[in-house]
Amino acid sequence: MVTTDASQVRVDVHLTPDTLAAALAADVRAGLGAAPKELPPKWFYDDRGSELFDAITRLPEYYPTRAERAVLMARAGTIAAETRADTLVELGSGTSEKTRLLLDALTEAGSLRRFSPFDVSEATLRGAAAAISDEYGVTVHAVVGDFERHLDRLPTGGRRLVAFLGGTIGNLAPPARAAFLAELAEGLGPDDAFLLGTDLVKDRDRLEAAYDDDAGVTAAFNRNVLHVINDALAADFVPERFDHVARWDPDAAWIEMRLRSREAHRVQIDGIGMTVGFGAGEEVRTEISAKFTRPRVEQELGAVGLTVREWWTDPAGDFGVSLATPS
Ligand code: SAH
Ligand code: AVI
Repeated sequence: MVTTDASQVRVDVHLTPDTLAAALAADVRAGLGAAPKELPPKWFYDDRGSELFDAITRLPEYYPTRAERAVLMARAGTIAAETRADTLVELGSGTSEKTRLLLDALTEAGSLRRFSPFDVSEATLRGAAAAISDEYGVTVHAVVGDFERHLDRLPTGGRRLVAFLGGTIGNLAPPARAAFLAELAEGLGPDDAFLLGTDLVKDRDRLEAAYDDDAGVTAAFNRNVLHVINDALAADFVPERFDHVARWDPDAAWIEMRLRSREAHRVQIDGIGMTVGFGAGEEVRTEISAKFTRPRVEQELGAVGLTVREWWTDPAGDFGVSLATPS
């Protein structure tokens, strides 16, 4: 489905409310029917979840957004000069707040013609697309889709810079990440480039604090997946019956977020005719957030034929941004 408005905004919708509900139903049936239980993190981001994520980015404990912004502030001019991109594609774009640094630099370099934000969250995407169209007067071709399913729907042509910021790649489990990168690389032409933000391995205390803030915003974000299931699938989760858990796993090199049932109880999910039993202390894994090192990024991109041309971090070395091209 394509909608265009009077300004230069086109929105391609590959996830309608019906297809979203069907995909959520399948994930809930599989994930809550499994042992151990698991839910994919993409379901955090309804309107409330997107607002909660936005609040997370401003928390004192959550350093990744500030660290990545510092890298982009320092390097956006170089990125624009090296890529001379006419199209900026952004995967998992959210509010595209940091992306403005890239849009500014590409505008200043005189190459920018088109911006293509891509996100599963339609309302957030439409808001960002309209704001950027107004502010930059650039053609905006937004795509509502799942970057694990709809990468083939990205706009083609020109010199594209595909940005995947925020460390969202770390929310994919290793096999899904490898599949995502392979598909992405397959779709890149010789003049395209890939800009990837990756949060870096660091000490446990800082990592766990970033995912378990004192104000409880991340806890609310974590529980939001239960509100999403209640709304979309007529379930009767009481989110407050679950504790928020965030733990660093040094062997896997990722943070795991879980929801831990405070007591034994059952939940009815009428929309899919499913009853789910939870034991006291039983956990549902809701997110992994993998943390990287430079060699690991180079190895994973190299495995799909992408060469890292530039590697930058913020001054503290907390967050890495790489610029890669097809080899
Ligand atoms: N890039 C922004 C937002 C990161 S939050 C930043 O750096 O701050 C992660 C974003 O990815 C959310 O907007 C969420 O809706 C989107 N997202 C998560 N899983 C997705 C998927 N499978 N396909 C498309 N978008 C996804
Ligand atoms: C979007 N993504 C990179 C965030 C992260 O840090 O993994 C999501 C998040 N989860 C808890 N806090 C933020």
